[in-house]
Amino acid sequence: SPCLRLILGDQLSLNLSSLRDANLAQDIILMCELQAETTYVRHHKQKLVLVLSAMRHFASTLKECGFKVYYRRLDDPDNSGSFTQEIEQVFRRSGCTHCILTEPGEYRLQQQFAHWQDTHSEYTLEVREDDRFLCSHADFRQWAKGRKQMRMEYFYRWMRRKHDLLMQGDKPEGGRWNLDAQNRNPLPAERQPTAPLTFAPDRITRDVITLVEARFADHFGTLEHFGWAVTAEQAEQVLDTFIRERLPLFGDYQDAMRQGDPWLYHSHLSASINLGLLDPGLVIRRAEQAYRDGKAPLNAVEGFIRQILGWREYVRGLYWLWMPEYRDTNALQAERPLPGFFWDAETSMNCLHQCVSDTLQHGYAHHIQRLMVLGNFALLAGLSPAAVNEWYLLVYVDAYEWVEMPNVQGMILFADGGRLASKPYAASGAYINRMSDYCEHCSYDVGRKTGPRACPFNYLYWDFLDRQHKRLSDNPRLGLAYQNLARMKPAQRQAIRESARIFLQQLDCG
Ligand code: FAD
Ligand code: DLZ
Ligand code: SF4
Repeated sequence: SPCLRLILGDQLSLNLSSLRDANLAQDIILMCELQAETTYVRHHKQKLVLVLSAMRHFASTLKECGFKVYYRRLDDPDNSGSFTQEIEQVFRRSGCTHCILTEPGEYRLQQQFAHWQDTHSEYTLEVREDDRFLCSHADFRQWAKGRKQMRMEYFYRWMRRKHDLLMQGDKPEGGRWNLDAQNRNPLPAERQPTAPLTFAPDRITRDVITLVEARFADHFGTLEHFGWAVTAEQAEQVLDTFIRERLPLFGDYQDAMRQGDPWLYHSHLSASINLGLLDPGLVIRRAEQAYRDGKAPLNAVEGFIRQILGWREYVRGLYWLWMPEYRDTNALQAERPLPGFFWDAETSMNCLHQCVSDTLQHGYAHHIQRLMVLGNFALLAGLSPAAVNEWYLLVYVDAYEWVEMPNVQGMILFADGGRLASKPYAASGAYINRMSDYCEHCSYDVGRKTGPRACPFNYLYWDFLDRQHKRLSDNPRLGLAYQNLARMKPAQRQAIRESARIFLQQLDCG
């Protein structure tokens, strides 16, 4: 008998597990644009356009393949507003009672579907594993089992072996697993990365832009620069261009930042991969091939593969292992609300101004901007994890909770008390100055430690360590920092505390 196959907005892959044994002649595919999904956070306008346009393009691809597709538009007058009510409507009309779904990426939706099944025994919901990921839930649990500490590095080595990526027999290619030490160069002025490949909005995207402008005018961000890939074909072109033009230098400048250019040598593929337009396994095989063909060096290819085979799979594994308690962790008892400049970029701290501006204009900032500028500030200023999670989930076009939350709770805020990261990623202005040109254009002086002209990152860094002494001083990786703090003269420590107090007080007053 016919069955219904529901495809969520980030499941835009023809090889999706829920489509695998579809019967073209009788099965119904359901896709729905929903008020609930477009507003559970106030997503960046570019994220809304991207998801809705990619959904519409994917629906037309499915139709071309011969599927019967029932597509709900946001402005259909009788759009019921929820997945489960839409399923029930199709059931009532078609007589089918069985729905197949690839597991949702977010806990909130998994709960919603589980609750519906519990209360609707007349229907069956078959939830299949999302095998677009390279590590299944069972494999991740097996890896995690019995480990006191679940560090990414060991997971990554295990995945390299398991998937035989960049291996020479049972040894890592080149003799070392991780070439991170070769990924930390600042960007010399003469290096000019080419502009990223973008796509002028087609008819479908233009329609969605009109819809988003009208319905979500008060959401974060601007639409002017919209150029994201909205189909698998376009995403593959972005991948080709990345492998050719950016991958060779990806490793060298992975951590570098430059004013006015968030793209640098990054791939800009996260949004496409997360939506399902690009298969992560294929992406890393292509990178490995570039290395084997002598077209990109090992530090670039290893660094890139580590992000996808390592970090991306690792955070997803931890999310499902630790939800729902994970979202409520707040080990450093951070309570400060988000300062206004996170929304409008109005701050005289140039690094933050630039990173928020990039985010407003593109729904994108690269990893080090997210981690070492915005994230570092959130950590040092003691911003509330709930507020910071909400912000990261709504401002980036690639943001879904399964990947956003471990990066926020674990990587930037240390809210999980070190279950993910071995130490907080805290840094003073010197780090930002070394890795970027932001400080050259800043009204603060990165060389000064305290006082009104001093770079706030400098005193916030020491004040943070000082404030968190009880919780962090026995962390071996912070040993040196705490020794330095202990050696400071009392007057200097007092000056740091005073500068931090004034700064944070002004922050709270807006
Ligand atoms: P590249 O630098 O080219 O990296 C290649 C790929 O590796 C990315 O496309 C991505 O798929 C993967 N990757 C790299 N770092 C990570 C990581 N830490 N965790 C998971 N995957 C990673 N990434 C998201 O996809 N969605 C998010 O919501 C998200 N939120 C983040 C929040 C914070 C606080 C931080 C510090 C990082 C976050 N990241 C997130 C990870 C990372 O910053 C982005 O994946 C990356 O910047 C996307 O740009 P890119 O495709 O050019 O990446
Ligand atoms: C992110 C998003 C948005 C903005 N809109 C929709 C939508 O209208 N319909 C839909 O099916 N999915 C949407 N999504 C993606 C879902 O929120 C996504 O499936 C979950 O976040 C799980 O990862
Ligand atoms: Fe940022 Fe400090 Fe540099 Fe200004 S001086 S750009 S606040 S790190």
